[in-house]
Amino acid sequence: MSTVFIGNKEFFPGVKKIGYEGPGSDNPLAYKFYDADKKVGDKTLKEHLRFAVCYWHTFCGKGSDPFGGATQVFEWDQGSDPLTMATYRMDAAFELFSKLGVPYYCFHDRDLAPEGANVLESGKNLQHMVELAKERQDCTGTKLLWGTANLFSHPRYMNGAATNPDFTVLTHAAAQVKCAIDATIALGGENYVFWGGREGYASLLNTHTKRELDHLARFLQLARDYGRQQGFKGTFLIEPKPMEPCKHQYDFDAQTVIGFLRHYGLDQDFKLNIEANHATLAGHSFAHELRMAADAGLLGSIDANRGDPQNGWDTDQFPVDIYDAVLGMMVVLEHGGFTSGGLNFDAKVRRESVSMEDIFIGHIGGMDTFAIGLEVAHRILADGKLSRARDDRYASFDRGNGSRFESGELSLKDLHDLATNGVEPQAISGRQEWYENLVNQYILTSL
Ligand code: XUL
Ligand code: CO
Repeated sequence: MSTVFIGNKEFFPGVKKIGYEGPGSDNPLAYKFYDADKKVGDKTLKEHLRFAVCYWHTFCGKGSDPFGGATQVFEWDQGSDPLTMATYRMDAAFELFSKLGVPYYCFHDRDLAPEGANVLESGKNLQHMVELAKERQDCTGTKLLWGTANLFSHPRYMNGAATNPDFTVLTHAAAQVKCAIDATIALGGENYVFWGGREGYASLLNTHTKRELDHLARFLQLARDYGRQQGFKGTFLIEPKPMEPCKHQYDFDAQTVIGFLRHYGLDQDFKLNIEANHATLAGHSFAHELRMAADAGLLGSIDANRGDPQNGWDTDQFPVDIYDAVLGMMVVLEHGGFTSGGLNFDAKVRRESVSMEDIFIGHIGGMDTFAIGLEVAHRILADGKLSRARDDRYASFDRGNGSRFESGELSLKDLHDLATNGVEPQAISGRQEWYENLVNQYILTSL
């Protein structure tokens, strides 16, 4: 279980297993705050945070952007054929997972195995790579947080996958999802994710939105039924995002997805995978999206990253914002913590970060940020000062007529009569500044 590299080749020879050295360390390849076995409340940081590395940005993205090609040259790409390259990539991936000491990873089918000449060949490629992944999971102890199917990169999906106006394309998407669910089950994945990048529209003029949404729901029902028949006990997750690549995506934000899941009767099997940068693209905050999902009892998992406040696209940067991490982890902890979900870094190092060490440093920063976030959030909640003040704002609903209103005993006429016979309400301060200062005080006294 302690193996740090698997094949004949070590892809990150300059990096040893990353250890915890504490806040005073000046070693960039060490954790300053993430002390995996440290107990916070009744769980260790490792158990609370359930970190996962994403395969796509970390091993498949190479720094290209719409204006220029790859800047990052990886040794694992130097193979003679696609399957050999996929194997090198997998060896490099498991070396990084175990050197970081993360318990989980996540993949799209096409990250793991190359697309073949037809559906059957693609399925075979994936099965082959799944067998190799099984061996590597066993020997490093890394587990699969979730699998998914890439239903957005291939040109056939340009008009959508499950919401494509062409039924033939939908059958290809279904074939891919079936194989990706099989792969997830074979690897003991704890969740299965749907992110609908091209499930939306570019123009309302050529789109039957109602028909497309019905198709999407039917598609998800079939995937759910297949997964359950095959013995998948984990959680299906939908990852909201408002736009990019589509002008408008159906899974716009948490509340849109919650309404969709409930409308189509999918809310018993599906929860939400909230991504920080998707929240900001929808005009919300990370904590808002988490809170909406948690309030609905549908908070499943997190894709942790950040955007850039100066631009409006999905920059997928490693999270470093402690304030955001604190507010996010407060929601997760109040919700009782993760069950099958975890914290996946759907993040990539910058195009200009071309050294192998940068990949480790990005993850270390993200893990340290969320370790601080978790510890501060735990202190705030354990002290109870903030939650007590928040609860007190609603005290008038805890007794008398307020409580009778909550339990449905009063009519609109009753409320009218209470107002008529009562007094003008007193102005009560919302004290937002007090709450904000309190959070800062917890952060600064925790560091
Ligand atoms: C895209 C995105 C995806 C999903 C998985 O913005 O977040 O990587 O997480 O398909
Ligand atoms: Co994501």
